[in-house]
Amino acid sequence: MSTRKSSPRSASAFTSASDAYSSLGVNVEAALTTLAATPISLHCWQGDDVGGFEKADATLSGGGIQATGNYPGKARTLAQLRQDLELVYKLLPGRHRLNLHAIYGDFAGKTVERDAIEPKHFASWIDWAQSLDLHGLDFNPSCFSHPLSADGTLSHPDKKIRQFWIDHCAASRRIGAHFGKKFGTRTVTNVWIPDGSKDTPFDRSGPRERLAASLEKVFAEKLNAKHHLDAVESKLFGIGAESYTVGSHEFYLGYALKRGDVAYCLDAGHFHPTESLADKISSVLQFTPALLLHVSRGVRWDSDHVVTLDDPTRAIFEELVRGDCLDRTAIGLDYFDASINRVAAWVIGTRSAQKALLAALLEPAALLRAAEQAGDHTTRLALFEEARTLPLGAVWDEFCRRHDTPAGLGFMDEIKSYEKTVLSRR
Ligand code: RNT
Ligand code: ZN
Repeated sequence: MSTRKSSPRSASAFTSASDAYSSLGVNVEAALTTLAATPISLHCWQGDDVGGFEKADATLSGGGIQATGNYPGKARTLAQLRQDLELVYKLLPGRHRLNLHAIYGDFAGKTVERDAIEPKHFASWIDWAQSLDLHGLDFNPSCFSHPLSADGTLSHPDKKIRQFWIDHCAASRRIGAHFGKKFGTRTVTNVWIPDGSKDTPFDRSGPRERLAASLEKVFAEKLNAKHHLDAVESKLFGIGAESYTVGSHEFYLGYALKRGDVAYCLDAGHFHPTESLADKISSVLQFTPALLLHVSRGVRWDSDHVVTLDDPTRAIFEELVRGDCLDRTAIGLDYFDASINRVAAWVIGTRSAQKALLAALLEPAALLRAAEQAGDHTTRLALFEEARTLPLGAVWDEFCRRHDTPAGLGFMDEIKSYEKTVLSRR
């Protein structure tokens, strides 16, 4: 199929879509304004299967996470990753962020130990991101793919190994704070560690006590909260850590609540498959000032599939809008699919997240709220079902047009030609 023939919905389709939404009390222009003002933090690790650039041909190892597939065109250098991202940002309406992992520093061929990383190793990323007018940069210590991470990091029984990772995480926070200052927007530095065990442990408490103590050292240095926010990410299990995860949901939620100045990170792949991430948002935000989301799509396990406009994703954004939580939530993506064109994976997943946000902003909220408050659950159900078939696509296409990005499937034309001229030659 040639994508060229599949033209987007027209401007007149937008006019009639607006009428359809207005008749249900929805302000389409207000929705488009909020959508434009909501940055998504794109995860740098989709472009090279979580390899990073510490050394040539670096690959993801350990950590219980996995990118599957070997579609041609993986970015093998920093320059290639940036080139790919330049196309990605061009194909996304709105202004967005980039989420860097520590292993993506510009180390210029030198070995820089993780506990010795500094803002200078990310200076070229700042220049590059500013030249693209990105909204800002976010950051993550990388506590995996390293000889000292094989048997745990911040919870490791060996004090020296723990200290190495404490120093790495502390150094990462300083880099995050530096980003925040440079961009004048708030950088989130998110700590995720893979610590856990394959088989049933005897002692579940010891590693958690050590993790809690390590985190206190990691967060000891006070950084400017205006430009920087710390986050901690929980997890249920990973490959090779099926029986026990030190940084579980209860552990980090408890930790974030106790501290009060650390955001909790909810990753959509990090819960039992029947749990709803969306339902957690309004609970967590009752008691924490801020939330970080890793929008992802787990299929049967924490598989990190590309985000789509599915019901669980829509529900996440509905919660953010209905609960008026957008201001207190940092929205990041977290998936890595190596089985399809990686640039397309970035673009499709981000656009789907944006569409989910748009759909949420276009809900007939006033009518739904009134029906619910009146106890009229019949009308509420009718409204939910009516909303599903409202012309979301026509509004999305208009948003793309206004932001000078291809509407409909137009972005695929550019990706296909990039694949032909750039990716397939790598
Ligand atoms: C792993 C976590 C974590 C990573 C990235 C690479 O299960 O989701 O966020 O995916 O940090
Ligand atoms: Zn995550």
